[in-house]
Amino acid sequence: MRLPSPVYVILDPEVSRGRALPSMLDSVLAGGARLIQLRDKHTPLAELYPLALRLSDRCRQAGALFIVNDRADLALAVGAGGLHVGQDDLPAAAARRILPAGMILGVSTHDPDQAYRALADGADYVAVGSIYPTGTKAGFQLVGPELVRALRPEIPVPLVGIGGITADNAAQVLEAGADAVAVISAVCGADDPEAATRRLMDRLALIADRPRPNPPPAR
Ligand code: TZP
Ligand code: MG
Repeated sequence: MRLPSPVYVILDPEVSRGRALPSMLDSVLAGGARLIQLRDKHTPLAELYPLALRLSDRCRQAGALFIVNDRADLALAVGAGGLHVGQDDLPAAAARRILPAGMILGVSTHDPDQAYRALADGADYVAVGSIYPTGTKAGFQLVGPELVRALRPEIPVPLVGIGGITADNAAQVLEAGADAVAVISAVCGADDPEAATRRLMDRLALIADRPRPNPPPAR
């Protein structure tokens, strides 16, 4: 699969400075991103469900891919386009078995073995991080763009860099071989999330279309 945009915006209410996620989603879509994730580690599902449903419907209208973090049940219940799991979540192979055909599965990884395992388990894209130091994820493992560069020839699905990525360093992550950068604070925490998204999109537009040294084989 091809990711629908090189900018992957993760909406997280802990970082959004009290601003409501539906209007933040509108800003992010206006800024050009077409790959969106809902990451909410705390809100009870009863409350999160209607919000996720609204975000999912809005993404579908806008032609954006909507991914739910952590919760396969929520992803399925709101008709999300995909699920993203980490190393402490439902194992990717188990998630793969319960997702309908065509639903996207993303997996967070922090070293080569985890990335190869994600691939074997059926990940449609592999996220790699933390690329740079981040204040958003406690206990992050710093891997640098080097891990993306090392994995690129080995992983025949899109790679997503995550962690501490801003408009100033995003290009390096794509140049290392990533297909997209995932950002939380650079957009969700920005004064102007639409402008922040557009800046990232503009920085990456040229590189994303350039043939890269080790493009993933089509699959
Ligand atoms: N996984 C690795 S780093 C990270 C996650 C979820 C946090 C990314 O947040 P930010 O604000 O873009 O650094
Ligand atoms: Mg998780």
